[in-house]
Amino acid sequence: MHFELLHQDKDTKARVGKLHTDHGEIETPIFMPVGTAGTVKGIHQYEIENEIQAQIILGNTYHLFLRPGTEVIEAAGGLHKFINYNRPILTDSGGYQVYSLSGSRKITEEGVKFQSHIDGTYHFFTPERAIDIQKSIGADIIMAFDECTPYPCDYQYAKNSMKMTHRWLDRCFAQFNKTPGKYGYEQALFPIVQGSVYKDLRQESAKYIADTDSLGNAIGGLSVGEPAEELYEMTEVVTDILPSEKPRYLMGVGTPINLLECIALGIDMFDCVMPTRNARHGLLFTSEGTINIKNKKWEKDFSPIDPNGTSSVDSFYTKAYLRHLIKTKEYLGVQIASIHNLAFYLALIKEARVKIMEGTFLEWKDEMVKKLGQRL
Ligand code: PRF
Repeated sequence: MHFELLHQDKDTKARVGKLHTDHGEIETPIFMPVGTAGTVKGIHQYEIENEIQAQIILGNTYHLFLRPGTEVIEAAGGLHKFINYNRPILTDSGGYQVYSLSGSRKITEEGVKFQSHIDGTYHFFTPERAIDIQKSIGADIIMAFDECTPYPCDYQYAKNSMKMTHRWLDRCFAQFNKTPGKYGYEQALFPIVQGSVYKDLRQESAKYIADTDSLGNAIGGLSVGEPAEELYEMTEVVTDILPSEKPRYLMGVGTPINLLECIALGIDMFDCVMPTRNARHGLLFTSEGTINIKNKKWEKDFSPIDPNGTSSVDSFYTKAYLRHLIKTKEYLGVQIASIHNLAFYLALIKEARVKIMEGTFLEWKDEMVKKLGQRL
């Protein structure tokens, strides 16, 4: 796996690059749809590739470990074969889901004991185990096992937690280097910067992560409830330190505006449940602002869902029909809204790549940020 830096913006820290993997190329900046349990909820693999035009999707170690379990995935020949998706996949390590989802959890130096959100059974993840499971799942990019600190978080807790995340990282790499991949293609391990909203901790963590000389680096612990200004400030502090010749992945971010602002700060990869989760609640992102399709004002609006949209559902269905489907909780409504939102995210990030190449990114971004913030 290697990253090619193709162009650096003159006005901002935005860049365009290409990440080469054994399952194909990823043009950056990129947004990765979240396919938690081996499915981007409600979307066929064919649509992920052809309608949404995703280049890489994300899976979750926590969910795939609980169900169907690594035995099934290994028997299938890895996650790509199991779900019949032959493009790049990234798995998160579980270092976030155990904190956000599990019933109860206990963090020690050794690892995290947690209770399944499904049946209440107890499990124990260590850095070594998180790597072993991710080797069985077989994603192209796998993530280090970390602690994502909550917000707010006091300085001492954030500092101790960051130091433990670094020790866990050393254990992740030791385990990663011990055994070859199971399926014949390359897997890369990305380390994760932590440090909450403290500048000195973020700098210390970014230096530690940069020194691992990994194929790519990630930033965690943000978009956990802090104000947007802090998200941007911490992102900038970290991108000033992470090497420019490696891709930078900002985990769990964010709104369309967050994406554009963080691209300007030098981020190359994003993932977030927002486009799919919001779709399930009838919130649609468009280039003119957000729409709550459940509002009465759309009841008899027979215009296309999004006249500027890039996916086929945007012109095929009307707002009034989608409103009806979402309000009556029909499966098709969620599917249409999810395809629309994901296609919007992917088209937005593609346009950002074009604008960076053209040298007009900054003006375009400022213009878009104004429009995207509107409520229709
Ligand atoms: N760590 C991991 N996954 C994550 C995060 C993190 O800090 C975040 C933070 N928003 C999202 N996903 N492992």
